[in-house]
Amino acid sequence: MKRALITGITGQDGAYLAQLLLRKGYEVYGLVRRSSASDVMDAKLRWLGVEKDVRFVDGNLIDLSSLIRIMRDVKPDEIYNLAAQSFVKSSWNQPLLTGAVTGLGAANVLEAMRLEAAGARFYQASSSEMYGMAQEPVQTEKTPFYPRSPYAIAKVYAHWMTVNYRESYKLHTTSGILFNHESPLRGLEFVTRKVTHTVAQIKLGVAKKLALGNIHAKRDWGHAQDYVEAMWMMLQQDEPDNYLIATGRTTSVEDMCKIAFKCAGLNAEDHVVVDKEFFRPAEVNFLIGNPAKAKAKLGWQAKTSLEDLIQEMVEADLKRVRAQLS
Ligand code: NDP
Ligand code: GDR
Repeated sequence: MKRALITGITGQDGAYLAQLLLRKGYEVYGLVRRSSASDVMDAKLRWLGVEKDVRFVDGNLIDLSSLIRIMRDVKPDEIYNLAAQSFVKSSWNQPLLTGAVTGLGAANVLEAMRLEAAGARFYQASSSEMYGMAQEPVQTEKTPFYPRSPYAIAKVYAHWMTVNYRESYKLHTTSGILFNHESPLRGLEFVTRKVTHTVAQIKLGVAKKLALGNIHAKRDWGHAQDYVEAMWMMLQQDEPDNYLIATGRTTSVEDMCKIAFKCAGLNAEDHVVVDKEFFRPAEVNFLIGNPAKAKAKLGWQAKTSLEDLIQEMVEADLKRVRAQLS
């Protein structure tokens, strides 16, 4: 039986990845950081019904000693480093914390692996935000990075550390450059979930308006469930590498909103307002990825359309808001 260690297991991707690996027969260990909210810590895993099957280990990405202890105790075959301060807008409010967790935190995991689990395979959750002010109209693994936020800069550091540990120590370290992926388990602060949750509130009469920032930004949105499968596929390759994971379609925030409101029989134009509070000091205006390498080498491609993804999210939020009201 293979053993996987997932950092960030309480997040959106951690939950879906844990479910996938459990289905494949893995023993799944999840690193969790101590929190006063221990009663809701595993909410996403509970939503998927897998919270009892995961073995939690106590640690923190900024505490190297905890990572060394965990590597020694767990002896993982595969390590998925998903933990991060992952909300781009917060990275301007907490730039040093973001650098410590999202950047140096990845280096800590790599060091702990090098010292205690050098035979393991490592996955780094890299991001399309690294392309930032995109230098090519369609991004590939070869497109130069131009990060536009403290978050993206930390991710560039973590990406290159992953490559460097591969080249310096011959470790099996892979970087997955994933474009935005969403689901009913997405945090409420991210734009798709903010939209689907507010659509549900408007539909059920507990909200009237949806305040957004830059509605002209364009993103290549896929389903988290499809994307965690790509992570696993990458670690099944004999050689470590860098892979870009995307759908190859880009949509503006404005058009994504229209899809969401339509799912509930509403009109976006009647409810969306623009509020400066949600603008960022520096914006990433458009992203669209070409996943040709992932298709050719991994046999991976996105299965879920944006319409189906948003429909699933709106339905889940209608259920949640109804439950809160009853
Ligand atoms: P989430 O924000 O949902 O999850 C982040 C996870 O990191 C949570 O489990 C969180 O724990 C954990 N974490 C934060 N700080 C620490 C710390 N100091 N020590 C240990 N754990 C910590 O992110 P997603 O699931 O959406 O994303 C997973 C990864 O993929 C992230 O690294 C993200 O940056 C990256 N990524 C995401 C994309 C997306 O579209 N979703 C696209 C590209 C990359 P807690 O629950 O305690 O807060
Ligand atoms: P992003 O996701 O920054 O791409 O990072 P987010 O959903 O936060 O923003 C997407 C785009 O929508 C615009 N926007 C708004 N965003 C939010 N959150 N709230 C709003 O009200 C709003 N109005 C407009 C943003 O300006 C932006 O252009 C996500 C995270 O998961 C990262 O961790 C990951 O690396 C990248 O995706 C790929």
